Amino acid sequence: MIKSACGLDCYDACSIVFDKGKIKGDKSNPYTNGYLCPLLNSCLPKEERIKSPSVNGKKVSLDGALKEVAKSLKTTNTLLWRGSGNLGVMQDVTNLLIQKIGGSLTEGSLCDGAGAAGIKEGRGDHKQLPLEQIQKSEVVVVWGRDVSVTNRHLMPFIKDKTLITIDPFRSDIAKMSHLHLQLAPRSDFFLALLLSRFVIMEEMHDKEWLAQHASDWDEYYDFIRTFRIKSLLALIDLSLAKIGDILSLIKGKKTVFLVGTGVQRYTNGAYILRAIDSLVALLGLFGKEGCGVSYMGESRLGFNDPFKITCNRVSKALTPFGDFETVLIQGGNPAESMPQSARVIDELEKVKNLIYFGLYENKTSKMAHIVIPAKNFFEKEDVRLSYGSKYALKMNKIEDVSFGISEYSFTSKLFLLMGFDGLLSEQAYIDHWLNQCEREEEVFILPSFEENPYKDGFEEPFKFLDDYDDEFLDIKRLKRYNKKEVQKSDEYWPVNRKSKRSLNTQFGKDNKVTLNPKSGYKEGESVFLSSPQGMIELIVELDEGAREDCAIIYANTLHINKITPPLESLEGKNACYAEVKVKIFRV
Ligand SMILES: Nc1nc2c(c(=O)[nH]1)N[C@H]1C(S)=C(S)[C@@H](COP(=O)(O)OP(=O)(O)OC[C@H]3O[C@@H](n4cnc5c(=O)[nH]c(N)nc54)[C@H](O)[C@@H]3O)O[C@H]1N2
Ligand SMILES: Nc1nc2c(c(=O)[nH]1)N[C@H]1C(S)=C(S)[C@@H](COP(=O)(O)OP(=O)(O)OC[C@H]3O[C@@H](n4cnc5c(=O)[nH]c(N)nc54)[C@H](O)[C@@H]3O)O[C@H]1N2
Ligand SMILES: [Mo]
Repeated sequence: MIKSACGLDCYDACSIVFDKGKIKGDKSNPYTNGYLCPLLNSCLPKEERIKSPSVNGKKVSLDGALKEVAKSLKTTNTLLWRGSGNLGVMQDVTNLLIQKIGGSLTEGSLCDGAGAAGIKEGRGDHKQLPLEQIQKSEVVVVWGRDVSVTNRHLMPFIKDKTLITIDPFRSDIAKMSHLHLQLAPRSDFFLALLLSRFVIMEEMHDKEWLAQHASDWDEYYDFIRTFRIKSLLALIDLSLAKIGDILSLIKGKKTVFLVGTGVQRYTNGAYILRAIDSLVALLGLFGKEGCGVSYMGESRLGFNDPFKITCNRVSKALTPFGDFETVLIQGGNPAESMPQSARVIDELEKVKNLIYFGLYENKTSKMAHIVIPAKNFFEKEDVRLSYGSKYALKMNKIEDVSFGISEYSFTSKLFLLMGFDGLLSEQAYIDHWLNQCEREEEVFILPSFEENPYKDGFEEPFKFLDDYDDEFLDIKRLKRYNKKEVQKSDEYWPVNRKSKRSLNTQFGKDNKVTLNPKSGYKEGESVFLSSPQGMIELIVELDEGAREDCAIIYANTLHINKITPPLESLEGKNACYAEVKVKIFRV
């Protein structure tokens, strides 16, 4: 029997036992509790792997392909673009190769970077809210996080609480909730401001806590009041009664806010998390038992990272691939996962040596000159940190296959081929990570873990916003918007969601768009979705749970990123997939 952990990019990080040729959930992890999600259980085993290395479409030996890689890396101008296919820490060992050749890495994120930046601006750092605090809460506000799909191990921990969901789509978790605020997309910042304003008007703010930890709150109140209540209500498209409902449900209750990445795929993404944090600060809910904000955690916080290097960095969301002679794509599929695919594909075509190092064939692998098959997380040693729990999990090799190469072996072979030295053994790096964790019997705990984060406040008093910039809306007019102006558009917001049986571009595609029945379109008919970036054809599915101004699309939709915009958030350098409006036409 061998224990291990799942390396897929999700909050949960399942603990696994491998027994008699089968994987099962490991009951000794109280969080994932012996239960495996469908991605790990059924989707991953079915996916066809790339087994043979190739150079310019011709199958070659692994050694032959690695020699070609070494030749390409000798050029002075190399970029490593790493995706989130595997969350093991050993993915980053290839940074050491980039350091040796003086190459470039990316900065920013396709995922959670805007929100993370907003959190740091307010609190100074970003400490993960432990599961134990979520368990102790009375009210759970699920804010743009699709818990039952993306974070399903959390479900048993929140099922008996008062649930409030804030989401433009009537998701499963919204259906289970006591209250669903079905706000307009991209209006979460304005909702947080409005709620903050009413919290103060209703004297729900925690004056004692604020005086100690967030003393500038009265200036923040002045800032909030520069926005008219009527304009805010028009932007969020909710009634005043709903605002009253949410406040009465959280009043005096231990409340946690589970905020997802769904709220922040916009240029104002950092402001949104900062405004949600500000609301929570006004309520005095940081550092109290059963209270706080949970957002995708920073799992490397507090670690000394042996793979951290100083080098040139280019944008992750808007990578200028064409500026590089050699590009190594590792664990990602940028031709499909990055915004504005047409631009990405043009750029990738300019690259002289495009190397793909991954598991599956996809749009990016098909464009590559050199393809190196990787080992998956069952086939190599690694350490999995978690952005949803306190655990660091040892990933052990449970299977051996005759093809593919691990990131460590890839790096070590290239060190040899290129005459570099200084690489430590694989075990030395793994021990380096594990030795920095607290050990509790069988399990490792992240060094940054605190049972009750922010119980003594922040390093410096909480920093409220005093200014707001918006690229999408005319900020001057915005404060005076009226409902008619906001709603007159015949365009739809593309609401991006994750799908149950796929992980970003892995494990299967879909070709559906979900619309409200009042849209006038028929179930099953083909439509074009068009944006300034491009057009895609999809099949209509009708659902009353979609707002009339929304087109619901899943991250695994075929060619979805042909219509998403090439934008970076104002802070955090995050991709802004949802900051566009689309037109719909009958085919
Ligand atoms: N099954 C499965 N699980 C996954 C993934 C997957 O692809 N499939 N992907 C993994 C990855 S990479 C990530 S980053 C996480 C992300 O997981 P989550 O943090 O849950 O993020 P999303 O699923 O992107 O979006 C969550 C919710 O945001 C809503 N939403 C969209 N726009 C807005 C808005 O403007 N305001 C508000 N309030 N809500 C909005 C969507 O309707 C959706 O219900 O999931 C991980 N887990
Ligand atoms: N429109 C739209 N686009 C989105 C999103 C959205 O919500 N809407 N979500 C965004 C988000 S949150 C994310 S995180 C990104 C993800 O985008 P990417 O980081 O590009 O990730 P994937 O598309 O999942 O591709 C992962 C690839 O990693 C490879 N892989 C898996 N395991 C390993 C391994 O152990 N070693 C190596 N070398 N390779 C491996 C597999 O071949 C797989 O094809 O997509 C983003 N794109
Ligand atoms: Mo992500």
